[in-house]
Amino acid sequence: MITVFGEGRGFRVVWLLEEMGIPYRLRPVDLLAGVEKDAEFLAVNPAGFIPAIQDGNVTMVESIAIMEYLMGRYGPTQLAPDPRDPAFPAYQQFLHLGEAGLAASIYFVVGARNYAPEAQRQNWSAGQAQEVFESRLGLVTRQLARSPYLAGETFTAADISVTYALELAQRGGGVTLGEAERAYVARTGGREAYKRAMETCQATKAWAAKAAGQ
Ligand SMILES: N[C@@H](CCC(=O)N[C@@H](CS)C(=O)NCC(=O)O)C(=O)O
Repeated sequence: MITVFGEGRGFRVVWLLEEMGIPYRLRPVDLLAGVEKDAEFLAVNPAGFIPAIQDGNVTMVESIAIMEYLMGRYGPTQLAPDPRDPAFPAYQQFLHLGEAGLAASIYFVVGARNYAPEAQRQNWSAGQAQEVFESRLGLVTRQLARSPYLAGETFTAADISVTYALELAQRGGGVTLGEAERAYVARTGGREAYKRAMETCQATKAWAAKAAGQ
């Protein structure tokens, strides 16, 4: 049985597992309570960030790498187009842009806006991270003008990667998405596997509900 440690970007992994119909269990990790108190998790990832997975004797971190591992090991799956498929380059690009360009930058904006001391909420680095997020978001907007999903006509893991980043930006980063992105998130978030993942990820569900009520 695969164990997923932590929500946050672990939501991507849980969603992918639900899409693929692979059994797993979620082991919550409460970063706000202080990861240093969670010795069992630190034994899995001494660096103390989430998500991590354990699959037999395999231990991994990095949500995009974990998704690629799961699709490679338990595929083939339509979530990952074949490298010879015309959809592959866009798939590969947006799979990584969802983390490296979008989530990694907006994550620090979310931190500054919600957790930084009052005087540091408008700091220069948070402004730079916001600009980086917005410039990469422009590539998503352009792609959505061409096709319903980021790799074309079919939903792929690139959509899991980017949807997570857009929802993070909306819920905690103060970002107002445009009409095309909102329709896209409604489309990807309407999937049954997404809904099952949300039921598994109760902390994410509570956070989403709180953000929607604000
Ligand atoms: N690039 C990593 C980012 C992991 C990450 O920053 N996770 C956050 C929560 S979603 C975290 O654990 N932050 C606390 C820390 O980095 O110490 C991934 O995609 O898994």
